[in-house]
Amino acid sequence: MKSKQKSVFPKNFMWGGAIAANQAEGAWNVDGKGMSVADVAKFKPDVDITDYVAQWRTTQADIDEAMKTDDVIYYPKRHGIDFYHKYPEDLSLFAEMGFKVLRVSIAWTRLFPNGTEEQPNAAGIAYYVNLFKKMRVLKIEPLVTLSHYEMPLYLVNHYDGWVSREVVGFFNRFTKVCFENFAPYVKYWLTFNEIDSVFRHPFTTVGVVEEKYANKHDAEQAIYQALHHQFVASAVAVKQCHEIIPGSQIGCMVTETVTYPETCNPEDVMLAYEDNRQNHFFTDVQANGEYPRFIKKYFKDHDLQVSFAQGDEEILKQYPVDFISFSYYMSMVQSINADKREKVGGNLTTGVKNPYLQTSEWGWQVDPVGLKYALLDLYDRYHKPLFIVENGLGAKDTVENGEVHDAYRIQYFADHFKQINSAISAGVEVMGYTSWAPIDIVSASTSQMVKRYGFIYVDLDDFNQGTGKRVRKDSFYWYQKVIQTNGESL
Ligand code: BGP
Repeated sequence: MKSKQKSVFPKNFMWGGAIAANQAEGAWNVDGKGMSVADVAKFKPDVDITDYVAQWRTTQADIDEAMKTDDVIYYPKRHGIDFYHKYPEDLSLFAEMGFKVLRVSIAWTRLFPNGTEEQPNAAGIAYYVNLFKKMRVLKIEPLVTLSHYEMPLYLVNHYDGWVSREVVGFFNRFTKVCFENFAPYVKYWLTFNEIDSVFRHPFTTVGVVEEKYANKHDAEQAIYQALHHQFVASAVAVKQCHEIIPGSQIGCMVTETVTYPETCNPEDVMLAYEDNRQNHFFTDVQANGEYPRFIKKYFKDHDLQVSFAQGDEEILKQYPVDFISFSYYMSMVQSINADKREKVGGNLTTGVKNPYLQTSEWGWQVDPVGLKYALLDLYDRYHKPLFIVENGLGAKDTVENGEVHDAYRIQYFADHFKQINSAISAGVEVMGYTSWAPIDIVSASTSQMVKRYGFIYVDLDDFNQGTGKRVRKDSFYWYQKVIQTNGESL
């Protein structure tokens, strides 16, 4: 029998959960909010949208409201769990679990509906002030993402999203307003959620409408340019944050997908190494303050013109992040025989199947050891504190007599927590852990409700039908105990 590991979670370890405004708040058009890229799906005008209507839960009224430009049609897809109105109840449940921290994001469009306004919308500010105040009362530390797959749709249609340099200015006007108004309540900040996902879904990250570009090369160039602008905006946000809120800490946020070689064939090992190196590009810029040489070389080899404005290099160098945060859901496998191998994955990522791992119902390879790998690797590379700000299991839950018995979720978390403990034992500095998501919310990749991550069940279906009632799952009580004992109960 394996002996029980000694718990080494530090006393001030921040246990909690993470959600994002666009997947939780709902209330997309309330109190002056503008429309964001998260509120719509885009299609080419000649595409049949029957499947979309079925899958993305759009009503005829929504279709009638669709907005058209020359290149695309935007169909609204609005939902959430009405966290906008129900946050007092939800925060109380988080407090009952003993949360030390809650990661939330701010919807840019609540503060600046089009992104271009000179002055912020007072109702938007008031909403977040009340939210943070309530968190403080409940002794839950806010960890706030400034941009989680969200930008005003207006900026996409009038400025080409982040491709335009002007968007940096608009964003940093927004971030300045956030720091100034929320300074009394918020000490921990994150800039861009999964900044590396620009290539996986450019529309919802940098507002790039690929349909507008003549070919793949031009679209890739636009995405790199947009990404560069986000890097600069992120560095400016670091500067503002430190200046406006003394003692604050601000981090970057990336997706950690550890890649293993399929075999010890050096060719496989090299392929895996290259994938991991590519993944580090985003943290290299934000933590080390400069573009790695291999990316500059890539630009050159592929004739990609990414323009740096005067002073950009200095800004990146002067304002690196204080800590590194990341999401971790799965590991990947690389093989020179990838074409001949069975594949796993589905939404957003596919790769070679790892025969040693189980997959979630959505094809994500569950790998707790990979989390320890990620922690060691990032810490050794950057020597900065780490914060795990997303990790969790999307699964279909069933309610039986008002209860949800989610032993599979408990197992998932227990296995991952043991690996975090082991990484801390090995000398890694981990600030905290926020599960994705502590309460069922709308899935980012599939827009489903049925892909549930929470310790708290929400009675809503994929069509936004249901009572919205919150139900404590078995994992709720289990996590409560983990937090109460600071990991001793594991
Ligand atoms: C991350 C996103 C989150 C979140 C999570 C789970 O990539 O930052 O917004 O949703 O993945 O993914 P999904 O909701 O698609 O299951």
